[in-house]
Amino acid sequence: MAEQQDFEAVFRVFDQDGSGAVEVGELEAMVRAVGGKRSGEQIRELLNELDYDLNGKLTYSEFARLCAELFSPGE
Ligand SMILES: [Ca+2]
Repeated sequence: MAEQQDFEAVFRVFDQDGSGAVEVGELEAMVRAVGGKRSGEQIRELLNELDYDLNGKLTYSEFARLCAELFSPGE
């Protein structure tokens, strides 16, 4: 199980301008960086799915929630 610190380090990489939240453009850059091919529209849909408080950005708590799901043992 990854430690919270590891998630934070990853989040900081995504949060390129250091604003404390990953915005749609940063999420798009991130998807492109790992070789994902998604249109701007698909990126916005992905963000909407992860954006629990609907502020249009992925905050650290939302990102941590995503990580916790990814690293959970599954069903
Ligand atoms: Ca949000």
